[in-house]
Amino acid sequence: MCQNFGRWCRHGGAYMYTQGLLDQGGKAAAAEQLPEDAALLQRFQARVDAEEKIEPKDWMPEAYRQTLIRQISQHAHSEIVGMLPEGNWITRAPTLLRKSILIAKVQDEGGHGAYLYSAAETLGISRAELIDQLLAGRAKYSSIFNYPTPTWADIGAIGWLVDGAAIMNQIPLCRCSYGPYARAMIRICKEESFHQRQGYDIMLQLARGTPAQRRMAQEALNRWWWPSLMMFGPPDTASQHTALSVRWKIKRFTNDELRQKFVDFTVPQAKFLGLEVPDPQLRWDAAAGEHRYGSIDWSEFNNVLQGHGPCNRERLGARREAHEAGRWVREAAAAHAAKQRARAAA
Ligand code: FAQ
Repeated sequence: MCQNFGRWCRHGGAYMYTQGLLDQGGKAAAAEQLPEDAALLQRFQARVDAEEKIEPKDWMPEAYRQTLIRQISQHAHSEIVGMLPEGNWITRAPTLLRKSILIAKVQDEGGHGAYLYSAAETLGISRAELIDQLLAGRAKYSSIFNYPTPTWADIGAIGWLVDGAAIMNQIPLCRCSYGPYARAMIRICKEESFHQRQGYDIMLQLARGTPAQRRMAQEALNRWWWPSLMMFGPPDTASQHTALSVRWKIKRFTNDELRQKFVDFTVPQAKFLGLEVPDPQLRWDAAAGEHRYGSIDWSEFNNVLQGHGPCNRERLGARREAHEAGRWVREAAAAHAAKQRARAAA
């Protein structure tokens, strides 16, 4: 790792990424206190406050760089792993039209992963290293993709709720202070918006269909509602990264703020479908102008993050298998590039 961040090693030699990097008393705080960096830090924060974009060659605090590598790579991994639950239905989509739409959507998610790995690479880490971290189980990806898709309605629920939650979280990322991430998010959000609509369209068709189809849609909503709320991350009181990420304008809203916006947007959509949100405590608070919702089971969230969700093993297993199966393609591409270079040099 240090070879990627060599110029930072002089500040103590150990700018390895750890989950504790941004703890209040951790290295970020230590780095900020270095007298030689104080002026740079001040200038950096002033640029962020003035809404200037930070670009790859600009000076940035090491903790900012590491936060971005962490978030962007987790996001990229989520897109790639996120292809699996829906990919599972490509061969079984009910019509040719639905099949072609689903193929396009899953392909888009792969494209999002590719842009995001490229954005992370601008921060001085290689895509191969990031993928190794994922396959070795050292990197996180979104909790939501560790749930199964037993029926076609789950594909509708993913598009409606998971892409809906993704849009809520990602539109503000188009204004992220780091230029390459912000620019990647603009295209991604446009595509996510199509994804959300196709999911809602599936739900609408099922909700207006036979009693069995309506039941299938309701059961999918029951399965995906709470995990979708968990997608926004731990409550603000437990979110270790939010404060600094908001200060650096990587995040524009806290996890709870975005979760609330999602609930307020989605509940009327469920009503339009004639489906019931599986939360007996859900109610409209007219005074506050927002919905009140029941408690989230954070033990389920933590369990999934620790690798014990319903599909964690299956998802990583599938990624490892795909990586091995694609090895010959990577090797052939590298051999071809080496041959081209040798020819050009001859
Ligand atoms: N799952 O202090 P915070 C999609 C971790 S893409 C797993 O609040 P932060 C498109 C967090 O990483 C979905 N881990 O962290 C699609 C941290 O762990 P660490 C992905 C989670 O970064 C649709 C720890 O908990 N979207 O859906 C989760 O400030 C359909 C403490 O949390 C993005 O990645 C979680 N849900 O806020 C594709 C968007 N939540 O790193 C296919 C970009 C938290 O210390 C099909 N990311 N953690 O080990 C973000 O906005 C932020 O990173 C948050 C977390 C909001 C996810």
